[in-house]
Amino acid sequence: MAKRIVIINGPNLNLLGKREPEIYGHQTFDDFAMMLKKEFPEHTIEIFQSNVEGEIINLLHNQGFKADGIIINAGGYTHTSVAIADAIVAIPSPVVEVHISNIHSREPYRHNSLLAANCKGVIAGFGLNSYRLALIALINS
Ligand code: CA2
Repeated sequence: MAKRIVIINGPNLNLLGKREPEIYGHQTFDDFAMMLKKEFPEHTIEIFQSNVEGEIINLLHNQGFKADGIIINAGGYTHTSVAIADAIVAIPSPVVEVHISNIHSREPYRHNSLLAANCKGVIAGFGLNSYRLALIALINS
């Protein structure tokens, strides 16, 4: 069955491929997204990015009642945002949390996610491939 999957990227992820390539790689998200859409042509993949916490919550509210699945990389808000965690609980669409880096092998303040317990699953540490793995998981569930 064809699915509609929404990707939500949080703060600073608009800089992917432009800064800190040793942690986050060289590819821009736009280039990666183009590849992903070509790889999964039968599914609709919609992509949003915001640096603003309230806008991420609005996206979850707006998409979370109609998308077949949501992939979220909330960036730094992963570790701080009770409000995004609450928004994930409030919507019926399954949400998968992703991280490019392995947050558990980084600074201690990145080890805890306030969102993870409210998500269907978490994928971290596989570079941009984390998003592909999350997409496959949502397509097959
Ligand atoms: O590994 C991930 O995907 C993170 O969600 C990325 C966040 C970080 O705060 C999380 O702990 C783990 C940071 C995103 C910053 O993205 C940049 C990308 C390129 C250049 C600079 C920042």
